[in-house]
Amino acid sequence: MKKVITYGTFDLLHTGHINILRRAKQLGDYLVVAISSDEFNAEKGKKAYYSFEQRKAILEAIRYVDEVIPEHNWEQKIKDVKDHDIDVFVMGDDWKGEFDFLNDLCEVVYLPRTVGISTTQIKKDLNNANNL
Ligand code: C2G
Repeated sequence: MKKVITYGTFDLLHTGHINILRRAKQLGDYLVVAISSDEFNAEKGKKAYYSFEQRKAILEAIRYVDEVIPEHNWEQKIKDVKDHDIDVFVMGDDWKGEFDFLNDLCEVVYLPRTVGISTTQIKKDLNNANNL
């Protein structure tokens, strides 16, 4: 069984997230998604609208996702790849090059981001709509 892993906050789920999850799953048979804890999000300078538990429940409902684990820090990826017997590590290409150190352990794949959508843009649009 070919196992794939990807990481992210996955807040206010949108088609950019769905596209990368679908394409990540197409690279193997089993997809593990590590979602950032609320505490780690704070470290990333992000405040998710949905809590970790809510984001976990939403991700687990997606047909492409087989398992959701927490992402607590930047350093856990090597251990995650080993512990979960991962064959392919996938991230959007906004992270291109950042995780090449994993090449010793697994295939590292950066996929093109979906243009024109982001959680940040959704929040801005909703704020603007409220201020009309
Ligand atoms: N993404 C995408 N297209 C978009 C928006 C996001 O392909 N329009 C991808 C990102 O490239 C990333 C994944 O969706 O691979 C999750 O995006 P975020 O939730 O923004 O995750 P991020 O904050 O980049 O956290 O250790 C890695 C970090 O946890 C990644």
